[in-house]
Amino acid sequence: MLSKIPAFNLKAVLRETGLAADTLRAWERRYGLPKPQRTGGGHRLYSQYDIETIKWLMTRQSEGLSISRAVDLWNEISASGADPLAGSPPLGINNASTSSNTNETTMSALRTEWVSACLNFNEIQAEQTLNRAFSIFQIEDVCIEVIQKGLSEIGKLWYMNHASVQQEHFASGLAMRRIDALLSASPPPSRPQTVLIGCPPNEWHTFTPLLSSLLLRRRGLNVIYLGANVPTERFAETAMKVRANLVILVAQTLVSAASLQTTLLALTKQNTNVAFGGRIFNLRPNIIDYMPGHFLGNTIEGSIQEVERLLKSRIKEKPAKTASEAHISAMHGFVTKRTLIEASLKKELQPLSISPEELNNGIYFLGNNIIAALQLGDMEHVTEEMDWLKTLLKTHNRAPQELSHFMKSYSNAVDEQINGQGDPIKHWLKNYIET
Ligand code: B12
Repeated sequence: MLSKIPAFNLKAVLRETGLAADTLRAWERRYGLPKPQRTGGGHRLYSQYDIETIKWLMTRQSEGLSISRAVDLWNEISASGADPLAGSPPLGINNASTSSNTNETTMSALRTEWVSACLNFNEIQAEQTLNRAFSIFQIEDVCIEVIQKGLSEIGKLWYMNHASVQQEHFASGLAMRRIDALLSASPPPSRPQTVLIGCPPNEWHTFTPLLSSLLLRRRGLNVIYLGANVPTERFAETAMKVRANLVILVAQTLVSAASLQTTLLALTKQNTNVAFGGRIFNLRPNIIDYMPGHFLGNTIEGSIQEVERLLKSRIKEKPAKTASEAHISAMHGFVTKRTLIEASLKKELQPLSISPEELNNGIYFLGNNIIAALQLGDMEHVTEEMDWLKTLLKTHNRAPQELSHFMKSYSNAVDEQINGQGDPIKHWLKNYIET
């Protein structure tokens, strides 16, 4: 553990890090990093942790990140509950010369290097970083610690408007390609069980199901990977055909969690052993109760043991919750009237300065999330999706009035078109607009 006790004055820190005094003061003023304490006389006092924070920021700069992006990365990692310095060995105040060498071989340093190469569209560097990581650490650990966590960091940067769609696509392309190559290079199955893995309808995030396929294949299982957006009936049909011992479905979003539920229901009806996992279940654990099947836990690495347990003996599932009749009836009413609602909304929004493409995206997003939330028995899920959208719009410098105007018009359109069956939607919209 690096000491957080304030022990070093400014001069010692500048000597240790090689940073200019003005730069350090500017970092503190603008970004709040590091956060030195003050002596009674107002002089800065830094801890060993503060010194390592400065070095961490300097290393990110030397890898090509701007200081604001490096600080964002630091904040992102801290916000996720992790310590950005975790994994780096504690360094004494006088052994700075060894610091960069040691740091280079830690997972978090390799991840930062990979992320930064991806953000710079530097394919050679990104591949070399992975090659170096695989030459030091185990395949499973690199896939999780560098590639999966790196992709997750890039996703957060995109959300904060610090990375572009192209950077995210470039990184996920490289990530997928590497996992694919490792999968093709894995030895043939040595165990008799078959595991079928894929995404339910509307789910295009194939990285983690592919990664799970690799990890399970490397344990000798016969894994059949079906990829993105598999229609429910096709999933059920294949599970029967290959006599799958276990089917794993993965969802990252609320909308795909609802289609995952539909697919699980079809599979359990034919008595197939089913399991599931993904980002949305970590974010909203109460959705898990609505899924007929085994939840594989919050992490990919943890899920592997859980799969082994499920393959050993068939574990009885507890019955899944179902949405109330009011929710299901509202869902059917909404599906029937959706086209009319959206048509009157568009008419009302005509004078708005929003592009037709964005308007269509907004309509599609809200409509799909309303249906998913009703299917999963709680309109509050839409509030959380709207919170996500609000932050996204804010970080992309959009005026909040655009969204509130859209929501008011949406509510009017629902009032106009739905009567009788739409109470949960109407209440939610009324509440949402008021608060
Ligand atoms: C790469 C990526 C894409 C790529 C996917 C490429 C591919 N072939 O996989 C593409 C470009 C296709 C894409 C598309 C979209 N994406 Co996207 N995408 C991502 C990104 C950056 C990584 C996805 C991923 O692989 N996640 C898995 C790992 C890397 O992330 P993780 O959350 O840390 O994983 C942990 C847990 O979630 C859990 N877990 C995850 N999967 C599994 C599986 C199992 C079995 C288990 C047990 C656990 C588990 O374990 C991990 C910890 O160990 C995420 C950001 C993110 N954090 O997920 C956004 C993200 C998922 N995407 C998002 C969005 C909005 C979209 C689009 C709607 C964008 C658009 N406008 O078109 C579309 C929707 C596509 C669809 N309908 O499915 C949002 C979703 C937000 C929301 N409210 O729904 C996210 C969260 C980005 C963000 N920060 O806001 N995306």
